Amino acid sequence: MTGRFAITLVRGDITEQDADAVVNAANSSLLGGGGVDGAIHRRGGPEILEECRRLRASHYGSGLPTGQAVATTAGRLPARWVIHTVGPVHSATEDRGALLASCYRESLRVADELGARTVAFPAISTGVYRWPMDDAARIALETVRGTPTAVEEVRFVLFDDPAYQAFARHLG
Ligand code: AR6
Repeated sequence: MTGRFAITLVRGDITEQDADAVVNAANSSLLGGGGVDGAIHRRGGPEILEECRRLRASHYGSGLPTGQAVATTAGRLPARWVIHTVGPVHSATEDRGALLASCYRESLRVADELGARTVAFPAISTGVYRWPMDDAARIALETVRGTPTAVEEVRFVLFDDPAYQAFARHLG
């Protein structure tokens, strides 16, 4: 494990990233949804959902807990793997900051298990789950900077300009 890796920011669509692994802002059902989750399943094709269903049956009958992460194939996406993680809804009262940080840490832990060298993250919880972008960017960057990993590039893929600007402010 090294502590030195590049953090890069791009404006764009996570489904177009040629990273080894792309992270999905999923929900605990692992059966798809809107936003990033919808886009990944739509463009990645049915293989991803099939593997999610198998994971549910074998390990996550009551759902993937918030803050945890699990990998599947990336199907037809340019990436090799999708790492599914479940962000907290911003209205949750207990431990929400710790849970959002856990999404990033656990995703990097899974990426290390896979041997991924480049990992692309969306701004987890900032859409349907309504986390304010500035605070989410701060937590994302603090957490990733503080996580020992063999990943060489962590790429944040921001969907619009306000998201990009928030991450750029906290990247410093
Ligand atoms: N590429 C990159 N970023 C995107 C894309 C994309 N293709 N599409 C949206 N975003 P969200 P959440 C941005 O809602 O808040 C789903 O229904 C978006 O602008 O995808 O963690 C799941 O099934 C926002 O800034 O994830 C869950 O039920 C960010 O990605 C729930 O939504 C995250 O928005 C998860 O909600």
